[in-house]
Amino acid sequence: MSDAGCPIVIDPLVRDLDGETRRVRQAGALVPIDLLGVPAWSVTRHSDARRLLTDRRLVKDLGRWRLWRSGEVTREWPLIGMIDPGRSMFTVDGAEHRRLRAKTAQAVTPRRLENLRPVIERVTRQLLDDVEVRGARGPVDLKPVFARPLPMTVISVLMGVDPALHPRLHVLYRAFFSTVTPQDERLAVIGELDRVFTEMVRARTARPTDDLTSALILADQGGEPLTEAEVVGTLQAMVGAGHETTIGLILNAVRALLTHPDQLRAVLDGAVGWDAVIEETLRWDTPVSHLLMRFATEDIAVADGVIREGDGVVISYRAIGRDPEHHGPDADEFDLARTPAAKHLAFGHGPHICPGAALSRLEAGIALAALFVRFPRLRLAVPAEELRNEPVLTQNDVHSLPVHLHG
Ligand code: STR
Repeated sequence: MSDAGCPIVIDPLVRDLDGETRRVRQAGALVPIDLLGVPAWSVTRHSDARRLLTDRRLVKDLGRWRLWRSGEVTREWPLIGMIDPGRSMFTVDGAEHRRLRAKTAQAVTPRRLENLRPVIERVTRQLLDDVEVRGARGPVDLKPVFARPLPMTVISVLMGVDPALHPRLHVLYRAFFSTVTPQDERLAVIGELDRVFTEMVRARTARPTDDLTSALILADQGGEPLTEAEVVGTLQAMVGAGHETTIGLILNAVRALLTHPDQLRAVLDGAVGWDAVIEETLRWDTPVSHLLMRFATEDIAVADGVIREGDGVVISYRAIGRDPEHHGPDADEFDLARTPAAKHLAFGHGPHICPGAALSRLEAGIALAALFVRFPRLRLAVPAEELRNEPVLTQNDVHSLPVHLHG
């Protein structure tokens, strides 16, 4: 694939994600793509992604992007919020990255998360009570009443976000992620999120509690405590990443099971564990379609192409999850019997590997088991072909998931 190759236009409306995933993968290992008029490289192979994710010549620093330096990309670009949020572990590398990440990563180790398990179980139970009431007489959409509130509630307990803010945060994040939000509106949303979280950090600075936000404020970080802007950026990254992706994981797993009834039966019979459901969903229908963006500090050869110094690079996780070179010729099939050795990359790899991976697995495991224990006869209320994605270019986010609870 050469620089002259005609770029694949990534559909901002996400009308045919399966088709697009296939087209991007079939175009090669290093594919020129068009992101709302802006060119970038898409990495589509598991092996290349794994290598590049530990390559120090690829960095998060927006200042290394040729198109940003030249002014061709500005804050008018609808995807700017994905690559230029506040300063946090998400936007820096090297020693600064370790400094910004350490405290958060320690707080979400599997052992520390055991404290959150009873909270997640209780919230799940309460939400399912509500689902039951709403679904008593007809179909109920699992997204607004179950999959959306659960992750926001859990990340809020961890970070100390006031539940009274949830309804507004859902509105703001929906507008933030949607590719079709008018840009002036999106910039206003980003401004409001900044204000909300800055206010919260100031309140915690005045009166720390036992939440992770307070711990970030108080952390010494080897004599270099985080600045207010860094705490705000970290809090935003945790809330932004911690809810949107987990909604996708839960819904995509439910959708996969309801469209593969034989495999669902094997799970309900106890022949297959929920961990297999989660890992196979992460591979086959990962919540993250494209992760924006890294920038090359020098020329980097990949497969049969070259990423030039200053180019932008996207890791296309959905294509990577279906890479037959790594997962075999049946990579396009959802198969819970797949050997766990066929490790997916859905949480990334290397220094930026998702710090919330254990939390999302814990949440999805509790949510899915509780949902199907309560409603073992759950079924889709619309034909699977009618399910649509949200117009969110970077995420694999189903618009709604209407189900019948009792068969
Ligand atoms: C959302 C907006 C914000 O305030 C901060 C961040 C930083 C972390 C980002 C998040 C963003 C969007 C979703 C991301 C997340 C890190 C992992 C997550 C990209 C831009 C994924 O979808 C993989």
